[in-house]
Amino acid sequence: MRHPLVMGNWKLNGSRHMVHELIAALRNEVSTVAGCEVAIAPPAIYLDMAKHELAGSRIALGAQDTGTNVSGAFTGETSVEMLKDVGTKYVIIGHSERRTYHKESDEFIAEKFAVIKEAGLVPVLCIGETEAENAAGKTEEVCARQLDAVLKTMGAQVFKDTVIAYEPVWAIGTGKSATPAQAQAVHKFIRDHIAKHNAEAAASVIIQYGGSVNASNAAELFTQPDIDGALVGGASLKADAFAVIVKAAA
Ligand code: G2H
Repeated sequence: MRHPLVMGNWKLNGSRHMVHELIAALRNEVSTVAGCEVAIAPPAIYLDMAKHELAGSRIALGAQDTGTNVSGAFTGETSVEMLKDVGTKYVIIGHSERRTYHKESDEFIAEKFAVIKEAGLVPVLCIGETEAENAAGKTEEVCARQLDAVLKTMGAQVFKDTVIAYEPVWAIGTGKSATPAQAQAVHKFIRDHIAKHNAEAAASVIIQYGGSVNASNAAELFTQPDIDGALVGGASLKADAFAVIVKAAA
Protein backbone atom coordinates (compact mmCIF):
# COMPACT_ATOMS: atom_id res chain seq x y z
CA MET A 1 0.00 0.00 0.00
CA ARG A 2 1.43 3.38 -0.97
CA HIS A 3 1.94 6.12 1.60
CA PRO A 4 1.95 9.90 1.26
CA LEU A 5 5.28 11.67 0.77
CA VAL A 6 5.81 15.33 1.58
CA MET A 7 9.10 16.59 0.23
CA GLY A 8 10.63 20.04 0.52
CA ASN A 9 12.33 21.23 -2.65
CA TRP A 10 14.60 24.00 -1.40
CA LYS A 11 15.62 24.93 -4.96
CA LEU A 12 18.54 27.42 -5.01
CA ASN A 13 18.20 28.49 -1.38
CA GLY A 14 20.40 27.80 1.60
CA SER A 15 23.64 28.28 3.47
CA ARG A 16 25.42 26.21 6.10
CA HIS A 17 23.69 28.32 8.73
CA MET A 18 20.26 27.77 7.20
CA VAL A 19 20.78 24.01 6.78
CA HIS A 20 21.62 23.75 10.46
CA GLU A 21 18.77 25.98 11.69
CA LEU A 22 16.01 24.69 9.40
CA ILE A 23 16.80 21.01 9.98
CA ALA A 24 16.91 21.55 13.74
CA ALA A 25 13.49 23.20 13.57
CA LEU A 26 12.09 20.48 11.31
CA ARG A 27 13.33 17.71 13.59
CA ASN A 28 11.46 19.41 16.37
CA GLU A 29 8.25 19.92 14.39
CA VAL A 30 7.82 16.62 12.54
CA SER A 31 9.62 14.03 14.69
CA THR A 32 6.37 12.63 16.12
CA VAL A 33 4.37 12.55 12.88
CA ALA A 34 3.58 9.06 11.60
CA GLY A 35 1.73 7.98 8.46
CA CYS A 36 3.61 10.26 6.09
CA GLU A 37 7.13 10.01 4.71
CA VAL A 38 9.01 13.30 4.97
CA ALA A 39 12.00 14.36 2.89
CA ILE A 40 13.99 17.48 2.12
CA ALA A 41 15.97 18.26 -1.03
CA PRO A 42 18.59 20.93 -0.32
CA PRO A 43 21.06 22.13 -2.98
CA ALA A 44 23.61 19.41 -3.88
CA ILE A 45 26.48 21.14 -2.12
CA TYR A 46 24.65 20.85 1.23
CA LEU A 47 23.48 17.22 0.91
CA ASP A 48 26.34 15.76 2.91
CA MET A 49 25.96 18.32 5.68
CA ALA A 50 22.18 17.85 5.68
CA LYS A 51 22.58 14.08 6.04
CA HIS A 52 24.65 14.60 9.18
CA GLU A 53 22.16 17.11 10.58
CA LEU A 54 19.34 14.61 9.90
CA ALA A 55 21.10 11.72 11.68
CA GLY A 56 18.67 9.70 13.77
CA SER A 57 15.62 11.54 12.48
CA ARG A 58 12.85 10.13 10.28
CA ILE A 59 13.38 12.79 7.60
CA ALA A 60 14.85 11.40 4.37
CA LEU A 61 17.22 13.15 2.02
CA GLY A 62 16.47 14.05 -1.60
CA ALA A 63 18.53 15.62 -4.38
CA GLN A 64 17.14 18.17 -6.82
CA ASP A 65 18.72 16.63 -9.91
CA THR A 66 21.44 14.25 -11.13
CA GLY A 67 23.74 13.78 -14.07
CA THR A 68 23.53 10.61 -16.15
CA ASN A 69 27.23 9.69 -16.11
CA VAL A 70 28.83 7.80 -13.26
CA SER A 71 32.34 9.25 -13.42
CA GLY A 72 34.90 10.73 -15.78
CA ALA A 73 35.44 13.93 -17.72
CA PHE A 74 32.08 15.61 -17.09
CA THR A 75 32.96 18.93 -15.49
CA GLY A 76 30.40 20.28 -13.08
CA GLU A 77 28.28 17.12 -12.92
CA THR A 78 27.01 15.12 -9.95
CA SER A 79 26.43 11.37 -10.32
CA VAL A 80 23.82 9.10 -8.77
CA GLU A 81 26.62 7.11 -7.12
CA MET A 82 27.78 10.30 -5.39
CA LEU A 83 24.23 11.06 -4.29
CA LYS A 84 23.96 7.53 -2.94
CA ASP A 85 27.34 7.83 -1.23
CA VAL A 86 26.16 10.78 0.87
CA GLY A 87 22.90 9.06 1.85
CA THR A 88 20.37 10.42 -0.63
CA LYS A 89 17.17 8.41 -1.08
CA TYR A 90 15.07 10.45 -3.54
CA VAL A 91 16.19 12.26 -6.70
CA ILE A 92 13.96 14.88 -8.31
CA ILE A 93 14.18 14.90 -12.11
CA GLY A 94 12.34 16.74 -14.85
CA HIS A 95 11.40 19.75 -12.76
CA SER A 96 9.96 22.39 -15.08
CA GLU A 97 12.73 24.79 -14.08
CA ARG A 98 15.26 22.32 -15.49
CA ARG A 99 13.12 21.56 -18.54
CA THR A 100 12.90 25.30 -19.23
CA TYR A 101 16.25 26.80 -18.18
CA HIS A 102 18.42 23.80 -19.08
CA LYS A 103 16.43 22.64 -22.11
CA GLU A 104 16.14 19.09 -20.73
CA SER A 105 14.20 16.81 -23.08
CA ASP A 106 11.74 14.05 -22.14
CA GLU A 107 14.29 11.50 -23.41
CA PHE A 108 17.16 12.90 -21.32
CA ILE A 109 14.92 12.87 -18.25
CA ALA A 110 13.98 9.25 -19.00
CA GLU A 111 17.70 8.45 -19.10
CA LYS A 112 18.06 10.01 -15.63
CA PHE A 113 15.11 7.91 -14.42
CA ALA A 114 16.97 4.78 -15.56
CA VAL A 115 20.27 5.60 -13.87
CA ILE A 116 18.52 6.49 -10.61
CA LYS A 117 16.63 3.17 -10.59
CA GLU A 118 19.79 1.29 -11.46
CA ALA A 119 21.54 2.86 -8.47
CA GLY A 120 18.69 1.73 -6.19
CA LEU A 121 17.49 5.28 -5.49
CA VAL A 122 13.95 6.60 -5.93
CA PRO A 123 13.18 8.93 -8.84
CA VAL A 124 10.71 11.76 -8.30
CA LEU A 125 9.62 12.46 -11.87
CA CYS A 126 8.10 15.91 -12.30
CA ILE A 127 5.59 16.37 -15.08
CA GLY A 128 3.04 19.04 -15.92
CA GLU A 129 1.70 21.42 -18.50
CA THR A 130 2.34 25.12 -19.05
CA GLU A 131 -0.37 27.75 -18.82
CA ALA A 132 -0.69 27.90 -22.62
CA GLU A 133 -0.96 24.11 -22.88
CA ASN A 134 -3.56 24.15 -20.13
CA ALA A 135 -5.56 26.82 -21.91
CA ALA A 136 -5.37 24.80 -25.13
CA GLY A 137 -6.80 21.73 -23.35
CA LYS A 138 -3.53 19.83 -23.74
CA THR A 139 -2.90 18.87 -20.08
CA GLU A 140 -3.43 15.14 -20.56
CA GLU A 141 -1.54 15.06 -23.85
CA VAL A 142 1.51 16.73 -22.27
CA CYS A 143 1.48 14.53 -19.16
CA ALA A 144 1.09 11.40 -21.31
CA ARG A 145 4.02 12.44 -23.52
CA GLN A 146 6.25 13.06 -20.49
CA LEU A 147 5.29 9.69 -18.96
CA ASP A 148 5.62 7.85 -22.26
CA ALA A 149 9.30 8.79 -22.57
CA VAL A 150 9.88 6.57 -19.51
CA LEU A 151 7.25 3.96 -20.39
CA LYS A 152 8.62 3.44 -23.92
CA THR A 153 12.16 2.70 -22.86
CA MET A 154 11.64 0.93 -19.54
CA GLY A 155 8.07 -0.36 -19.45
CA ALA A 156 5.39 0.50 -16.92
CA GLN A 157 6.70 -1.82 -14.18
CA VAL A 158 9.56 0.64 -13.67
CA PHE A 159 7.10 3.01 -11.93
CA LYS A 160 6.58 0.50 -9.11
CA ASP A 161 7.53 2.18 -5.81
CA THR A 162 8.66 5.39 -7.49
CA VAL A 163 7.29 8.93 -7.26
CA ILE A 164 5.66 11.21 -9.82
CA ALA A 165 5.10 14.87 -8.99
CA TYR A 166 2.34 16.51 -10.99
CA GLU A 167 3.36 20.17 -11.10
CA PRO A 168 1.29 22.35 -13.42
CA VAL A 169 3.82 24.96 -14.52
CA TRP A 170 1.28 27.76 -14.10
CA ALA A 171 0.99 26.90 -10.40
CA ILE A 172 4.71 26.87 -9.59
CA GLY A 173 5.78 29.68 -7.30
CA THR A 174 2.79 31.75 -8.40
CA GLY A 175 0.62 31.41 -5.31
CA LYS A 176 -2.06 30.03 -7.66
CA SER A 177 -2.43 26.34 -6.78
CA ALA A 178 -4.57 23.97 -8.81
CA THR A 179 -7.87 23.28 -7.06
CA PRO A 180 -8.19 19.86 -5.39
CA ALA A 181 -10.66 18.79 -8.10
CA GLN A 182 -8.38 19.98 -10.94
CA ALA A 183 -5.36 18.21 -9.46
CA GLN A 184 -7.31 15.02 -8.68
CA ALA A 185 -8.52 14.78 -12.28
CA VAL A 186 -4.94 14.89 -13.60
CA HIS A 187 -3.61 12.55 -10.90
CA LYS A 188 -6.30 10.02 -11.82
CA PHE A 189 -5.39 10.40 -15.49
CA ILE A 190 -1.72 9.73 -14.64
CA ARG A 191 -2.53 6.64 -12.56
CA ASP A 192 -4.94 5.30 -15.21
CA HIS A 193 -2.35 5.90 -17.94
CA ILE A 194 0.17 3.73 -16.09
CA ALA A 195 -2.53 1.18 -15.16
CA LYS A 196 -3.24 0.57 -18.85
CA HIS A 197 0.20 -1.05 -18.95
CA ASN A 198 0.72 -2.29 -15.38
CA ALA A 199 -1.96 -2.18 -12.66
CA GLU A 200 0.43 -3.05 -9.82
CA ALA A 201 2.84 -0.25 -10.68
CA ALA A 202 -0.05 2.21 -11.01
CA ALA A 203 -1.39 1.29 -7.58
CA SER A 204 2.00 1.67 -5.90
CA VAL A 205 3.32 4.83 -7.55
CA ILE A 206 3.19 7.86 -5.24
CA ILE A 207 1.70 10.82 -7.13
CA GLN A 208 2.53 14.08 -5.37
CA TYR A 209 0.98 17.40 -6.23
CA GLY A 210 3.32 20.38 -6.54
CA GLY A 211 2.70 24.04 -7.22
CA SER A 212 2.12 26.68 -4.53
CA VAL A 213 1.23 24.16 -1.82
CA ASN A 214 1.08 25.96 1.52
CA ALA A 215 -0.19 25.60 5.06
CA SER A 216 -3.66 26.80 4.06
CA ASN A 217 -4.41 24.71 0.96
CA ALA A 218 -2.60 21.41 1.73
CA ALA A 219 -5.30 19.68 3.79
CA GLU A 220 -7.95 20.07 1.13
CA LEU A 221 -5.63 18.84 -1.62
CA PHE A 222 -4.84 15.74 0.46
CA THR A 223 -8.50 14.75 0.74
CA GLN A 224 -8.33 13.60 -2.89
CA PRO A 225 -7.85 9.85 -3.39
CA ASP A 226 -5.02 10.09 -5.95
CA ILE A 227 -3.04 12.90 -4.29
CA ASP A 228 -0.29 11.24 -2.24
CA GLY A 229 1.37 14.20 -0.55
CA ALA A 230 3.19 17.13 -2.08
CA LEU A 231 6.41 18.49 -3.50
CA VAL A 232 6.71 21.81 -1.71
CA GLY A 233 8.92 24.72 -2.77
CA GLY A 234 8.52 28.09 -1.07
CA ALA A 235 6.62 26.80 1.96
CA SER A 236 9.32 24.19 2.70
CA LEU A 237 11.73 26.96 3.71
CA LYS A 238 9.69 27.71 6.82
CA ALA A 239 9.61 24.90 9.39
CA ASP A 240 6.19 25.81 10.81
CA ALA A 241 4.48 25.95 7.39
CA PHE A 242 6.17 22.75 6.23
CA ALA A 243 5.13 20.98 9.44
CA VAL A 244 1.48 21.94 8.90
CA ILE A 245 1.66 20.41 5.40
CA VAL A 246 3.30 17.23 6.71
CA LYS A 247 0.67 16.85 9.44
CA ALA A 248 -2.13 17.41 6.90
CA ALA A 249 -0.80 14.49 4.83
CA ALA A 250 -0.28 12.09 7.75
C1 G2H B 1 6.94 23.66 -7.57
C2 G2H B 1 7.12 23.72 -6.11
C3 G2H B 1 8.17 22.77 -5.64
P1 G2H B 1 6.38 26.04 -5.07
O1 G2H B 1 8.17 23.91 -8.24
O2 G2H B 1 8.63 21.80 -6.54
O3 G2H B 1 7.46 25.03 -5.74
O4 G2H B 1 5.74 25.28 -3.95
O5 G2H B 1 7.19 27.22 -4.59
O6 G2H B 1 5.38 26.40 -6.13
